[in-house]
Amino acid sequence: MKMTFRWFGDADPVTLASIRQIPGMTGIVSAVYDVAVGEVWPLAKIVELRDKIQAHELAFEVIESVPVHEDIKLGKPTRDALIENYTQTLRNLAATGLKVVCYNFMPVFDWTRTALRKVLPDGSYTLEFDVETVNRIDPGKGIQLPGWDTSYQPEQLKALLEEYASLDEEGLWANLEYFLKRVIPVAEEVGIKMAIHPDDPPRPIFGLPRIVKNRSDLNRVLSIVNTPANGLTLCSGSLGADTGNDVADLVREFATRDRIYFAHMRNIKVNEAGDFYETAHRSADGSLDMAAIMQAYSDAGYTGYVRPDHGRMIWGETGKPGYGLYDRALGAVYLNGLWEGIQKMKTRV
Ligand code: DNO
Ligand code: MN
Repeated sequence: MKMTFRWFGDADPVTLASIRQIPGMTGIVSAVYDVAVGEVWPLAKIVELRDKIQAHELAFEVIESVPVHEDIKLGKPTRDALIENYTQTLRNLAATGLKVVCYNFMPVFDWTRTALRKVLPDGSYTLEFDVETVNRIDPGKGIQLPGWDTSYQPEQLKALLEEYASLDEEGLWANLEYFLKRVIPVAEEVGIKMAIHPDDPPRPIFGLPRIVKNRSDLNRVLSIVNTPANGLTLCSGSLGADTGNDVADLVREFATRDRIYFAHMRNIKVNEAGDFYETAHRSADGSLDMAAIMQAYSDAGYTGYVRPDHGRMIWGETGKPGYGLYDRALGAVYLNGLWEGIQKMKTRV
């Protein structure tokens, strides 16, 4: 297992120098942030990013994410040119030494939360999702959610949602299939592993279809193009937000089949209704048995990348919600501790 940390580039208040000081840290997960969605990531920009990261003795082998343009998810005629650009980006990434590309296929909204600063009893801040609050929102009347992408003007968002109105789950599956059948062969050719991130949370929101929510969805994604280049980012906190998903069991299945390339480790406190908030990484702090999940990775002989997913905001830190230095660093060290314990127990008979 290779421990990595997400870094948002020069604008990130967390520095590469700080990340390097986290015990057991081996690499950075990042992206080119100043190219519009749908455009090719120029080789020179990827090389510059890689060199900056490697100057801190950290590896740069995982991208999160190369975003998929809405026209591709919608299946519009413009998708062919956009997919062509996507594959050119993959070629440029491979030429720069990248190995894994995380992406998602969620219409309009990536991760969604109803609060970004829920106060926990210990005084830390965390992200929260409340089902009823989301259900009460009529997206046609405008969406007021904290952290929601302000890059859409209200009219733009309305128009986009109207385009999605006629697209159901099967329609979205067909568009994912179209995308994968063209992108995966190129990934295979250049040696990139594509790793789809599950829907966060794993439920339809605002009437939009969501298709990467559970075991059968994950199986279906993999079977569309059944080849190693078509794989998964297994996000414990996303899948775990549906109590019907047994995350350790999903890891056991898909890591044994060698189709997980990137492990996101996040703990959450969740109820049957699907309301949740994010907690510290320890098993005792949330609903997920993080030790059982790490055990499942170990049993499957997992050698891929892992990163602590969101952390709380602690010790007065401010910045991008979920992406401070301190709690994610504690998470990384905790996960490395679990891993070391599991490996040492293995050799003890
Ligand atoms: C949120 C992340 C997501 C994730 C993308 C992957 O913090 O889990 O933004 O990076 O969905 O494509
Ligand atoms: Mn994740």
